Amino acid sequence: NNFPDCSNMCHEASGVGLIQSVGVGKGTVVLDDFDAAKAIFVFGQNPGTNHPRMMNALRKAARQGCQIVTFNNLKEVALERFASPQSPAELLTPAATTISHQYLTPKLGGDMAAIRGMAKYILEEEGGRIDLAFIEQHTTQFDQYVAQVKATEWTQIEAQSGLGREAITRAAQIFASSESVISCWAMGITQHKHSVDTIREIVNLHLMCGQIGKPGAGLCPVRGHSNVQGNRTMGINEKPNAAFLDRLERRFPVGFKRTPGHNVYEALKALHGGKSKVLICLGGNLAAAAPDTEFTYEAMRRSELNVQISTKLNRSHLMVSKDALILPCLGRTELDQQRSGVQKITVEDTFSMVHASTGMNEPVSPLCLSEIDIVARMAEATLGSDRVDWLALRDDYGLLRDLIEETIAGFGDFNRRIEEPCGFHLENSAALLRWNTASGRAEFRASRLPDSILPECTSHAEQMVDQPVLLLQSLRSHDQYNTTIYGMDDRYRGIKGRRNVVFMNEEDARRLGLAEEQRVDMSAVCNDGRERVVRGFSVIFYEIPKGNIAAYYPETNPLVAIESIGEGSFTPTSKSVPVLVTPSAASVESLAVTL
Ligand SMILES: Nc1nc2c(c(=O)[nH]1)N[C@H]1C(S)=C(S)[C@@H](COP(=O)(O)OP(=O)(O)OC[C@H]3O[C@@H](n4cnc5c(=O)[nH]c(N)nc54)[C@H](O)[C@@H]3O)O[C@H]1N2
Ligand SMILES: Nc1nc2c(c(=O)[nH]1)N[C@H]1C(S)=C(S)[C@@H](COP(=O)(O)OP(=O)(O)OC[C@H]3O[C@@H](n4cnc5c(=O)[nH]c(N)nc54)[C@H](O)[C@@H]3O)O[C@H]1N2
Ligand SMILES: [Mo]
Repeated sequence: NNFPDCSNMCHEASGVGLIQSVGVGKGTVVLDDFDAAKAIFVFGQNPGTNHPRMMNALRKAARQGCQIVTFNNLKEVALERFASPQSPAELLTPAATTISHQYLTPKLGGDMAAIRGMAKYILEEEGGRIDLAFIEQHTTQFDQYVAQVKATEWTQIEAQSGLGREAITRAAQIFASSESVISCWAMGITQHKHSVDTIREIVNLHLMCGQIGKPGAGLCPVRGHSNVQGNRTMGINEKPNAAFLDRLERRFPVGFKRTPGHNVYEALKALHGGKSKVLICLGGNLAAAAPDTEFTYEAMRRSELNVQISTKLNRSHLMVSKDALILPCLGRTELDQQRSGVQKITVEDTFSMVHASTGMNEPVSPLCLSEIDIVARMAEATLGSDRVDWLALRDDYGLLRDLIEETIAGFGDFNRRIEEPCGFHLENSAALLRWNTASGRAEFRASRLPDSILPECTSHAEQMVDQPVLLLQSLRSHDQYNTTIYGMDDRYRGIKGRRNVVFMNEEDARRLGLAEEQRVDMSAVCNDGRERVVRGFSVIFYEIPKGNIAAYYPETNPLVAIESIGEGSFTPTSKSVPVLVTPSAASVESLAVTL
């Protein structure tokens, strides 16, 4: 179970929070629900760039009169108005669809306060909108939640969210008066210290108004990678639950480990401290994606063996320790021919739809093995084939799916069901109003707003340095897929031909004596005494709350301290990094390349 994976840096908080609140760590809606929703709330997500297909669903919903409310730290152009690439008429005329009816720009980490404000308004001013029957039948801890909401002061809500009471009230009115509501969220919500509590606060609001488990209503953490949800379903998890291991043990009576293994944070620390000696990466680019670049490099270089199974060369291949192997493998678009014929693999999407995928392209080399082949050969070489005939599974992936059917819930008749054109839907218990929680009910969570939104190691930033501290979020540009940069433009934000920019409120720039296009350095503020600096970023004036700045990931990863992680999620707090911004000491093109 030492399975650190990209979920640890991505939607971990969604999984943790949703399992606690509603007993299943996935979204409860399907695509059709976007058609039926009367209101859609989009928290901390930039779908124009990162989820373009969702933009079409939002555009269609908006045109049908669905009210869309956006909470985003930045004014993201596509969430304001959007022209569909599928609609030439829209692209040629200024007839783009207005997406957001209301657009709120909270301070970084301020969403929980804003959502608490919405709950407070509904509880105190529109009590008639509360779904008491739903609460009575399905939930627990409501009274504690009500007490906590009443005890939360508007002054704290306004200060932490950076939003006025009036704006929060308008959003609450839309939420309360809409027959069916979906809330979506992504990294702007999950990469903070208090992400688990924030997600549970979104759930609180939905439970209070009965907005779950009916058409057009529910919770939608919008997934990242195409593997991020499916790999968890298959058990790539450093803390697999007992039910999962029990099922596995019934088929393979070997006694699986019951203690948790390492997540990404723990794995990096174990490598750094010499406790873990071998690192095997099945995809990804850990060196560039993980926080605290220097620390991560050191950690990887201290391993005795670094094995990278990849489709593309990347920075992680250069973290050479005592021994290193690069094993190029087939990608999903490449033809995968095994002894029993052409193979297909399966994927699971945000809406828990599982479907088959068959590669068509000629592989770059006949020497490239498939991932399954590589893993099967590793297993054969280390464990032998007494219990499992690994190479037979490699020869026919259908046999592997038979084993999945036997061991993983929801995969009955697996091989047949993937023959259907759109695949099949994995049942979601919460959407069916079944609650696999400790209490057997959906659980309200009565947490206080955090006193500070920063983890311990950075929370006294202002006192540590005698200068103004800004809070940095790291985000994606249009022309990148995570650590793969395939172009230098960020078209919706108007950036061309470069990535070393920092988006800043004009007033902050003035306060710091900085001009637009001036080159600056950013240094992280942290109590561990380690210096973390990136240099040579150009200041761009942007519509962003005062005190907040934004710059691209992965270039800003050197600034995210390893100990700066989310409570209960261990996810790097990549959306709240306290930094000092100073005129650049560097010569023009000395920007460190971390890709
Ligand atoms: N083209 C492309 N598509 C991708 C990816 C890619 O790199 N390129 N990556 C994939 C992956 S793995 C993932 S996880 C997803 C990521 O999808 P997103 O979560 O959309 O990715 P980010 O660029 O990190 O954007 C975060 C958004 O949240 C906002 N934000 C940041 N902090 C806060 C906050 O505290 N509150 C609020 N309300 N808003 C905030 C930012 O302004 C930004 O709009 O995209 C997936 N799809
Ligand atoms: N500062 C900051 N850090 C972040 C984030 C952030 O917003 N800010 N976002 C975080 C998030 S949400 C995520 S998901 C992670 C992403 O972290 P990773 O998943 O580690 O990063 P990727 O860039 O998606 O990995 C790309 C590499 O995967 C390999 N690859 C691609 N497809 C395949 C395949 O089919 N098989 C195999 N074997 N290999 C393949 C290629 O070699 C490619 O170079 O980064 C996280 N890090
Ligand atoms: Mo992600």
